[in-house]
Amino acid sequence: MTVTAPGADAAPSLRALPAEPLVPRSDFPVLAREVRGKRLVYLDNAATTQKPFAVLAAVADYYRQHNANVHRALHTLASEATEMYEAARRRVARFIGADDPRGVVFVRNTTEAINLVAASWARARLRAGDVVLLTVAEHHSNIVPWQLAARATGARLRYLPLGDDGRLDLAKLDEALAGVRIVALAHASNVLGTVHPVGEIARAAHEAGALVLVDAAQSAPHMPVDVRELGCDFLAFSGHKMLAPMGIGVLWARPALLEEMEPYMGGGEMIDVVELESSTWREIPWKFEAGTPNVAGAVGLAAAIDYLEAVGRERIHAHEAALGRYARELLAEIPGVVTYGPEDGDRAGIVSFTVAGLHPHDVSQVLDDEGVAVRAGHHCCQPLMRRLGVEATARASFYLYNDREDALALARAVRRAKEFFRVP
Ligand code: C6P
Repeated sequence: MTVTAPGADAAPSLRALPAEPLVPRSDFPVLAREVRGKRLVYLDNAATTQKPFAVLAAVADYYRQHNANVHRALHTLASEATEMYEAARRRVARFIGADDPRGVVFVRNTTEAINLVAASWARARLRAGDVVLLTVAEHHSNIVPWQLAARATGARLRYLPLGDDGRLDLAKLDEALAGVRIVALAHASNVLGTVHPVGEIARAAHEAGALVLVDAAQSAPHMPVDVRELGCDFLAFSGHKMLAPMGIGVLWARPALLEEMEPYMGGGEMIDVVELESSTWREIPWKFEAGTPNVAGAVGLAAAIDYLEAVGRERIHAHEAALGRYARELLAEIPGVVTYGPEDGDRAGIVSFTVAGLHPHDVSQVLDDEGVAVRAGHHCCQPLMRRLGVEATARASFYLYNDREDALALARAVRRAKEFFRVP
Protein backbone atom coordinates (compact mmCIF):
# COMPACT_ATOMS: atom_id res chain seq x y z
CA MET A 1 0.00 0.00 0.00
CA THR A 2 2.95 2.29 0.56
CA VAL A 3 3.20 4.59 -2.38
CA THR A 4 6.22 6.68 -1.74
CA ALA A 5 9.26 5.17 -0.07
CA PRO A 6 11.17 7.62 2.11
CA GLY A 7 13.37 9.86 0.07
CA ALA A 8 12.54 8.16 -3.21
CA ASP A 9 12.67 9.93 -6.56
CA ALA A 10 11.17 13.09 -5.28
CA ALA A 11 12.15 16.20 -7.20
CA PRO A 12 9.05 18.36 -6.76
CA SER A 13 7.39 18.85 -10.09
CA LEU A 14 6.03 22.25 -10.93
CA ARG A 15 3.73 20.78 -13.54
CA ALA A 16 0.45 22.70 -13.58
CA LEU A 17 1.09 23.76 -10.04
CA PRO A 18 -1.37 26.31 -8.65
CA ALA A 19 0.65 29.17 -7.13
CA GLU A 20 -2.58 31.00 -6.37
CA PRO A 21 -5.80 29.76 -4.82
CA LEU A 22 -8.71 29.36 -7.24
CA VAL A 23 -10.68 31.95 -5.28
CA PRO A 24 -9.49 34.85 -3.11
CA ARG A 25 -8.69 33.81 0.46
CA SER A 26 -10.37 37.07 1.43
CA ASP A 27 -13.73 35.50 0.44
CA PHE A 28 -13.39 33.39 3.60
CA PRO A 29 -13.34 35.44 6.80
CA VAL A 30 -11.78 32.73 8.96
CA LEU A 31 -8.76 32.48 6.66
CA ALA A 32 -7.80 36.02 7.71
CA ARG A 33 -7.13 34.95 11.26
CA GLU A 34 -3.86 33.79 12.69
CA VAL A 35 -3.31 30.58 14.63
CA ARG A 36 -0.55 30.69 17.24
CA GLY A 37 0.76 33.83 15.62
CA LYS A 38 1.04 32.22 12.18
CA ARG A 39 -0.97 32.52 8.97
CA LEU A 40 -3.72 29.90 9.12
CA VAL A 41 -3.04 27.09 6.65
CA TYR A 42 -6.30 25.19 6.68
CA LEU A 43 -5.77 21.66 5.35
CA ASP A 44 -8.59 19.81 7.09
CA ASN A 45 -11.13 20.19 4.32
CA ALA A 46 -12.08 16.52 4.21
CA ALA A 47 -13.39 16.96 7.75
CA THR A 48 -15.21 20.22 7.10
CA THR A 49 -14.74 23.30 4.95
CA GLN A 50 -14.67 27.03 5.66
CA LYS A 51 -17.57 29.28 4.66
CA PRO A 52 -17.36 32.21 2.24
CA PHE A 53 -19.04 35.57 2.91
CA ALA A 54 -21.60 34.69 0.22
CA VAL A 55 -22.86 31.71 2.23
CA LEU A 56 -22.77 33.54 5.55
CA ALA A 57 -24.70 36.42 3.98
CA ALA A 58 -27.35 34.09 2.52
CA VAL A 59 -27.92 32.49 5.93
CA ALA A 60 -28.01 35.89 7.68
CA ASP A 61 -30.40 37.27 5.08
CA TYR A 62 -32.73 34.33 5.60
CA TYR A 63 -32.84 34.93 9.36
CA ARG A 64 -32.97 38.71 9.06
CA GLN A 65 -35.64 38.98 6.39
CA HIS A 66 -37.60 35.77 5.95
CA ASN A 67 -37.40 33.45 8.94
CA ALA A 68 -40.57 31.35 9.40
CA ASN A 69 -41.53 27.72 9.56
CA VAL A 70 -42.11 26.17 6.16
CA HIS A 71 -45.19 24.52 4.70
CA ARG A 72 -47.29 25.41 7.75
CA ALA A 73 -48.71 28.94 7.70
CA LEU A 74 -50.16 31.08 4.98
CA HIS A 75 -48.48 34.31 6.01
CA THR A 76 -45.95 36.10 3.84
CA LEU A 77 -42.83 35.09 5.73
CA ALA A 78 -43.90 31.43 5.73
CA SER A 79 -44.47 31.40 2.01
CA GLU A 80 -41.12 33.15 1.40
CA ALA A 81 -39.32 30.64 3.63
CA THR A 82 -41.09 27.76 1.89
CA GLU A 83 -40.16 29.10 -1.53
CA MET A 84 -36.50 29.56 -0.48
CA TYR A 85 -36.40 26.02 0.90
CA GLU A 86 -37.93 24.52 -2.22
CA ALA A 87 -35.72 26.66 -4.49
CA ALA A 88 -32.74 25.19 -2.64
CA ARG A 89 -34.06 21.72 -3.37
CA ARG A 90 -34.30 22.54 -7.10
CA ARG A 91 -30.77 24.00 -6.97
CA VAL A 92 -29.41 20.80 -5.42
CA ALA A 93 -31.17 18.69 -8.06
CA ARG A 94 -29.52 20.67 -10.86
CA PHE A 95 -26.14 20.43 -9.12
CA ILE A 96 -26.19 16.61 -9.27
CA GLY A 97 -27.86 16.26 -12.67
CA ALA A 98 -31.20 15.08 -11.29
CA ASP A 99 -34.14 16.12 -13.45
CA ASP A 100 -36.76 15.66 -10.71
CA PRO A 101 -36.31 17.64 -7.46
CA ARG A 102 -38.69 15.22 -5.73
CA GLY A 103 -35.69 12.90 -5.51
CA VAL A 104 -33.87 15.33 -3.18
CA VAL A 105 -34.46 14.73 0.52
CA PHE A 106 -32.89 17.19 2.94
CA VAL A 107 -31.22 15.48 5.88
CA ARG A 108 -28.55 16.53 8.40
CA ASN A 109 -25.54 14.97 6.70
CA THR A 110 -24.18 11.99 4.76
CA THR A 111 -24.48 9.79 7.83
CA GLU A 112 -28.19 10.44 8.17
CA ALA A 113 -28.73 9.93 4.42
CA ILE A 114 -27.12 6.48 4.52
CA ASN A 115 -28.98 5.55 7.70
CA LEU A 116 -32.24 6.54 6.02
CA VAL A 117 -31.62 4.10 3.17
CA ALA A 118 -30.31 1.33 5.44
CA ALA A 119 -33.40 1.71 7.65
CA SER A 120 -36.21 2.46 5.19
CA TRP A 121 -35.10 0.60 2.10
CA ALA A 122 -32.90 -2.19 3.44
CA ARG A 123 -34.69 -3.33 6.59
CA ALA A 124 -37.96 -3.80 4.72
CA ARG A 125 -36.37 -5.65 1.81
CA LEU A 126 -33.34 -7.63 2.91
CA ARG A 127 -33.91 -11.27 3.76
CA ALA A 128 -31.67 -13.80 5.51
CA GLY A 129 -28.82 -14.69 3.17
CA ASP A 130 -29.05 -11.51 1.05
CA VAL A 131 -25.75 -9.68 0.66
CA VAL A 132 -24.82 -6.01 1.06
CA LEU A 133 -21.59 -5.28 -0.81
CA LEU A 134 -19.29 -2.61 0.67
CA THR A 135 -15.57 -1.92 0.33
CA VAL A 136 -12.87 -2.14 2.99
CA ALA A 137 -12.13 1.55 2.42
CA GLU A 138 -15.54 2.79 3.62
CA HIS A 139 -16.10 5.43 6.27
CA HIS A 140 -17.85 4.07 9.38
CA SER A 141 -20.97 5.94 8.21
CA ASN A 142 -21.16 3.52 5.30
CA ILE A 143 -20.46 0.40 7.36
CA VAL A 144 -22.29 0.64 10.68
CA PRO A 145 -25.80 1.39 9.29
CA TRP A 146 -25.47 -1.72 7.13
CA GLN A 147 -24.30 -3.78 10.09
CA LEU A 148 -27.46 -2.70 11.91
CA ALA A 149 -29.63 -3.56 8.89
CA ALA A 150 -27.88 -6.92 8.50
CA ARG A 151 -28.38 -7.72 12.17
CA ALA A 152 -32.09 -6.92 11.90
CA THR A 153 -32.66 -8.95 8.74
CA GLY A 154 -30.12 -11.79 8.70
CA ALA A 155 -28.44 -10.33 5.61
CA ARG A 156 -24.65 -10.60 5.26
CA LEU A 157 -22.01 -8.00 4.52
CA ARG A 158 -19.31 -8.59 1.94
CA TYR A 159 -16.36 -6.32 1.25
CA LEU A 160 -14.59 -5.55 -2.02
CA PRO A 161 -10.83 -5.72 -1.39
CA LEU A 162 -8.31 -2.94 -1.93
CA GLY A 163 -5.22 -3.49 -4.06
CA ASP A 164 -1.76 -2.46 -2.91
CA ASP A 165 -1.99 0.50 -5.28
CA GLY A 166 -4.78 2.02 -3.17
CA ARG A 167 -7.44 1.23 -5.77
CA LEU A 168 -10.29 -1.25 -5.45
CA ASP A 169 -9.43 -4.69 -6.72
CA LEU A 170 -12.27 -5.34 -9.15
CA ALA A 171 -10.85 -8.53 -10.69
CA LYS A 172 -13.54 -10.61 -8.99
CA LEU A 173 -16.35 -8.06 -9.11
CA ASP A 174 -18.78 -10.38 -10.89
CA GLU A 175 -18.19 -13.10 -8.29
CA ALA A 176 -18.52 -10.58 -5.47
CA LEU A 177 -21.90 -9.47 -6.82
CA ALA A 178 -23.52 -12.90 -6.39
CA GLY A 179 -26.56 -12.59 -4.11
CA VAL A 180 -26.04 -8.85 -3.64
CA ARG A 181 -29.12 -6.62 -3.17
CA ILE A 182 -27.30 -3.34 -2.74
CA VAL A 183 -23.77 -2.05 -3.30
CA ALA A 184 -22.79 0.93 -1.11
CA LEU A 185 -19.47 2.64 -1.68
CA ALA A 186 -17.72 5.97 -1.48
CA HIS A 187 -17.07 7.84 -4.70
CA ALA A 188 -13.80 9.20 -3.27
CA SER A 189 -11.93 7.86 -0.24
CA ASN A 190 -11.49 10.28 2.66
CA VAL A 191 -8.15 8.66 3.53
CA LEU A 192 -6.55 7.57 0.25
CA GLY A 193 -8.04 10.17 -2.07
CA THR A 194 -8.80 7.39 -4.54
CA VAL A 195 -11.65 8.17 -6.92
CA HIS A 196 -13.38 4.82 -7.44
CA PRO A 197 -14.84 3.85 -10.83
CA VAL A 198 -18.39 4.10 -9.57
CA GLY A 199 -20.01 4.15 -13.02
CA GLU A 200 -18.39 0.85 -13.96
CA ILE A 201 -19.33 -0.75 -10.63
CA ALA A 202 -22.91 0.54 -10.92
CA ARG A 203 -23.29 -0.99 -14.38
CA ALA A 204 -22.09 -4.38 -13.15
CA ALA A 205 -24.26 -4.13 -10.03
CA HIS A 206 -27.38 -3.37 -12.05
CA GLU A 207 -26.68 -6.28 -14.39
CA ALA A 208 -26.52 -8.47 -11.28
CA GLY A 209 -29.86 -7.05 -10.10
CA ALA A 210 -28.45 -4.93 -7.25
CA LEU A 211 -29.04 -1.28 -6.40
CA VAL A 212 -26.18 1.18 -5.85
CA LEU A 213 -25.70 3.79 -3.14
CA VAL A 214 -22.87 6.28 -3.66
CA ASP A 215 -21.39 8.08 -0.67
CA ALA A 216 -20.42 11.35 -2.34
CA ALA A 217 -19.24 13.09 0.85
CA GLN A 218 -15.75 13.56 -0.62
CA SER A 219 -16.69 13.92 -4.27
CA ALA A 220 -19.75 16.19 -4.64
CA PRO A 221 -17.86 19.15 -3.09
CA HIS A 222 -14.81 18.69 -5.30
CA MET A 223 -15.59 17.29 -8.75
CA PRO A 224 -18.47 16.97 -11.19
CA VAL A 225 -21.02 14.50 -9.84
CA ASP A 226 -23.95 13.61 -12.04
CA VAL A 227 -26.36 10.91 -10.94
CA ARG A 228 -27.18 10.05 -14.56
CA GLU A 229 -23.53 9.51 -15.43
CA LEU A 230 -22.83 7.58 -12.25
CA GLY A 231 -25.95 5.52 -12.85
CA CYS A 232 -26.55 5.21 -9.10
CA ASP A 233 -29.84 4.75 -7.28
CA PHE A 234 -28.98 6.66 -4.10
CA LEU A 235 -26.47 9.48 -3.53
CA ALA A 236 -25.50 10.97 -0.16
CA PHE A 237 -23.50 14.09 0.70
CA SER A 238 -23.00 16.74 3.40
CA GLY A 239 -23.32 20.51 3.01
CA HIS A 240 -20.60 21.32 5.53
CA LYS A 241 -17.95 19.67 3.35
CA MET A 242 -18.83 22.01 0.47
CA LEU A 243 -18.78 25.51 1.99
CA ALA A 244 -22.32 25.27 3.40
CA PRO A 245 -23.35 25.27 7.07
CA MET A 246 -23.25 22.20 9.28
CA GLY A 247 -26.54 20.36 9.80
CA ILE A 248 -27.71 20.21 6.18
CA GLY A 249 -27.12 17.27 3.89
CA VAL A 250 -28.72 15.50 0.98
CA LEU A 251 -30.07 12.12 0.14
CA TRP A 252 -30.90 11.85 -3.52
CA ALA A 253 -32.80 8.77 -4.64
CA ARG A 254 -34.62 7.70 -7.75
CA PRO A 255 -38.12 9.04 -7.07
CA ALA A 256 -39.68 5.63 -7.80
CA LEU A 257 -37.61 4.14 -4.99
CA LEU A 258 -38.62 6.88 -2.57
CA GLU A 259 -42.27 6.26 -3.48
CA GLU A 260 -41.93 2.61 -2.50
CA MET A 261 -40.08 3.26 0.77
CA GLU A 262 -41.70 3.70 4.16
CA PRO A 263 -40.85 6.88 6.10
CA TYR A 264 -37.70 6.93 8.19
CA MET A 265 -39.12 9.09 10.98
CA GLY A 266 -42.66 10.06 11.89
CA GLY A 267 -43.92 13.44 13.03
CA GLY A 268 -45.13 16.77 11.74
CA GLU A 269 -44.58 17.85 8.12
CA MET A 270 -44.44 14.31 6.74
CA ILE A 271 -48.11 13.34 7.17
CA ASP A 272 -51.24 13.75 5.14
CA VAL A 273 -53.99 12.56 7.51
CA VAL A 274 -53.45 11.40 11.10
CA GLU A 275 -56.04 9.17 12.74
CA LEU A 276 -55.80 7.85 16.25
CA GLU A 277 -54.63 4.44 15.07
CA SER A 278 -52.91 5.17 11.77
CA SER A 279 -51.78 7.89 9.39
CA THR A 280 -51.10 8.50 5.73
CA TRP A 281 -48.01 10.18 4.36
CA ARG A 282 -47.39 13.23 2.25
CA GLU A 283 -45.95 12.74 -1.18
CA ILE A 284 -42.19 12.51 -1.71
CA PRO A 285 -39.82 14.00 -0.72
CA TRP A 286 -41.68 15.49 2.27
CA LYS A 287 -42.65 12.02 3.48
CA PHE A 288 -39.00 11.76 4.58
CA GLU A 289 -38.70 15.18 6.21
CA ALA A 290 -40.38 14.88 9.59
CA GLY A 291 -40.30 17.93 11.85
CA THR A 292 -39.09 21.48 11.27
CA PRO A 293 -36.32 21.36 8.67
CA ASN A 294 -33.05 23.27 8.54
CA VAL A 295 -34.27 25.98 6.19
CA ALA A 296 -31.31 28.29 6.77
CA GLY A 297 -28.98 25.36 6.09
CA ALA A 298 -30.72 24.61 2.79
CA VAL A 299 -30.51 28.29 1.81
CA GLY A 300 -26.80 28.29 2.70
CA LEU A 301 -26.29 25.10 0.70
CA ALA A 302 -27.86 26.71 -2.39
CA ALA A 303 -25.52 29.72 -1.97
CA ALA A 304 -22.54 27.36 -1.63
CA ILE A 305 -23.55 25.57 -4.83
CA ASP A 306 -23.75 28.92 -6.65
CA TYR A 307 -20.27 29.77 -5.40
CA LEU A 308 -18.78 26.39 -6.41
CA GLU A 309 -20.44 26.37 -9.80
CA ALA A 310 -19.23 29.88 -10.58
CA VAL A 311 -15.71 28.47 -10.23
CA GLY A 312 -16.47 25.14 -11.92
CA ARG A 313 -16.03 21.73 -10.36
CA GLU A 314 -13.68 20.50 -13.10
CA ARG A 315 -11.31 23.36 -12.25
CA ILE A 316 -11.66 22.68 -8.55
CA HIS A 317 -10.81 19.01 -9.05
CA ALA A 318 -7.77 19.80 -11.22
CA HIS A 319 -6.54 22.45 -8.73
CA GLU A 320 -6.78 20.11 -5.75
CA ALA A 321 -5.30 17.15 -7.57
CA ALA A 322 -2.27 19.27 -8.57
CA LEU A 323 -1.80 20.56 -5.02
CA GLY A 324 -2.14 17.04 -3.61
CA ARG A 325 0.47 15.73 -6.05
CA TYR A 326 2.84 18.55 -5.16
CA ALA A 327 2.35 17.95 -1.44
CA ARG A 328 3.09 14.23 -1.90
CA GLU A 329 6.26 15.09 -3.79
CA LEU A 330 7.41 17.50 -1.10
CA LEU A 331 6.66 15.01 1.66
CA ALA A 332 8.50 12.24 -0.19
CA GLU A 333 11.68 14.31 0.09
CA ILE A 334 11.52 14.04 3.87
CA PRO A 335 13.19 10.86 5.20
CA GLY A 336 10.77 8.61 7.09
CA VAL A 337 7.61 10.04 5.55
CA VAL A 338 5.27 7.56 3.89
CA THR A 339 2.21 8.67 1.93
CA TYR A 340 -0.81 6.48 1.17
CA GLY A 341 -3.10 6.14 -1.79
CA PRO A 342 -2.67 5.85 -5.55
CA GLU A 343 0.37 7.37 -7.16
CA ASP A 344 -1.42 8.42 -10.32
CA GLY A 345 -4.77 8.34 -12.08
CA ASP A 346 -7.92 10.02 -10.89
CA ARG A 347 -7.34 11.26 -7.37
CA ALA A 348 -8.74 13.79 -4.94
CA GLY A 349 -6.54 16.35 -3.13
CA ILE A 350 -6.26 14.22 0.01
CA VAL A 351 -2.80 13.26 1.31
CA SER A 352 -2.55 10.82 4.22
CA PHE A 353 0.90 10.24 5.62
CA THR A 354 2.90 8.88 8.52
CA VAL A 355 6.30 9.93 9.84
CA ALA A 356 8.53 7.11 11.08
CA GLY A 357 9.04 7.31 14.84
CA LEU A 358 6.22 9.83 15.42
CA HIS A 359 2.59 9.30 16.30
CA PRO A 360 0.31 11.18 13.88
CA HIS A 361 -1.25 13.04 16.84
CA ASP A 362 2.19 14.41 17.77
CA VAL A 363 2.77 15.40 14.14
CA SER A 364 -0.53 17.26 14.00
CA GLN A 365 0.22 19.01 17.31
CA VAL A 366 3.47 20.47 15.99
CA LEU A 367 1.78 21.33 12.69
CA ASP A 368 -0.83 23.27 14.64
CA ASP A 369 1.97 25.19 16.39
CA GLU A 370 3.01 26.22 12.86
CA GLY A 371 -0.53 27.30 11.96
CA VAL A 372 -1.13 24.22 9.79
CA ALA A 373 -4.43 22.45 10.47
CA VAL A 374 -4.54 18.76 9.52
CA ARG A 375 -6.46 15.82 10.92
CA ALA A 376 -4.78 12.86 12.61
CA GLY A 377 -6.34 9.56 13.64
CA HIS A 378 -8.22 6.72 11.96
CA HIS A 379 -10.49 9.14 10.08
CA CYS A 380 -13.52 6.96 10.92
CA CYS A 381 -12.02 4.20 8.76
CA GLN A 382 -10.75 1.57 11.19
CA PRO A 383 -11.05 -1.38 8.75
CA LEU A 384 -9.04 0.61 6.19
CA MET A 385 -6.37 1.44 8.80
CA ARG A 386 -6.05 -2.31 9.47
CA ARG A 387 -5.71 -2.95 5.74
CA LEU A 388 -2.97 -0.32 5.55
CA GLY A 389 -1.26 -1.81 8.59
CA VAL A 390 -1.31 1.42 10.58
CA GLU A 391 -3.23 2.63 13.62
CA ALA A 392 -3.58 6.16 12.36
CA THR A 393 -2.32 8.65 9.79
CA ALA A 394 -1.99 12.40 9.55
CA ARG A 395 -4.04 13.80 6.67
CA ALA A 396 -3.85 17.02 4.69
CA SER A 397 -6.82 17.75 2.46
CA PHE A 398 -6.92 20.63 -0.03
CA TYR A 399 -9.74 22.80 -1.33
CA LEU A 400 -10.22 25.65 -3.75
CA TYR A 401 -8.84 28.30 -1.35
CA ASN A 402 -5.52 26.47 -0.88
CA ASP A 403 -2.41 27.23 -2.89
CA ARG A 404 1.22 26.23 -3.37
CA GLU A 405 2.32 28.13 -0.27
CA ASP A 406 0.00 25.91 1.80
CA ALA A 407 1.67 22.75 0.48
CA LEU A 408 5.10 24.23 1.20
CA ALA A 409 3.98 25.23 4.72
CA LEU A 410 2.82 21.64 5.29
CA ALA A 411 6.19 20.19 4.29
CA ARG A 412 8.11 22.78 6.37
CA ALA A 413 5.97 21.99 9.40
CA VAL A 414 6.53 18.23 9.03
CA ARG A 415 10.31 18.85 8.97
CA ARG A 416 9.86 21.01 12.05
CA ALA A 417 7.97 18.16 13.82
CA LYS A 418 10.90 15.82 13.15
CA GLU A 419 13.34 18.39 14.52
CA PHE A 420 11.16 19.01 17.59
CA PHE A 421 11.03 15.35 18.48
CA ARG A 422 14.64 14.82 17.34
CA VAL A 423 13.67 12.07 14.92
CA PRO A 424 16.50 11.38 12.43
N1 C6P B 1 -15.54 12.31 6.93
C1 C6P B 1 -13.38 13.10 7.71
O1 C6P B 1 -12.66 13.81 8.41
P1 C6P B 1 -20.89 13.41 7.93
O2 C6P B 1 -20.14 13.35 9.24
O3 C6P B 1 -22.18 12.67 8.00
O4 C6P B 1 -21.01 14.78 7.38
O5 C6P B 1 -19.95 12.65 6.86
C2 C6P B 1 -19.65 11.30 7.07
C3 C6P B 1 -18.74 10.81 6.00
C4 C6P B 1 -19.19 9.84 5.13
N2 C6P B 1 -18.44 9.39 4.12
C5 C6P B 1 -17.20 9.86 3.90
C6 C6P B 1 -16.43 9.35 2.74
C7 C6P B 1 -16.69 10.84 4.75
O6 C6P B 1 -15.46 11.32 4.51
C8 C6P B 1 -17.46 11.31 5.82
C9 C6P B 1 -16.91 12.34 6.78
C10 C6P B 1 -14.87 13.28 7.79
O7 C6P B 1 -12.93 12.26 6.93
C11 C6P B 1 -15.35 13.29 9.19
S1 C6P B 1 -15.14 11.74 10.00
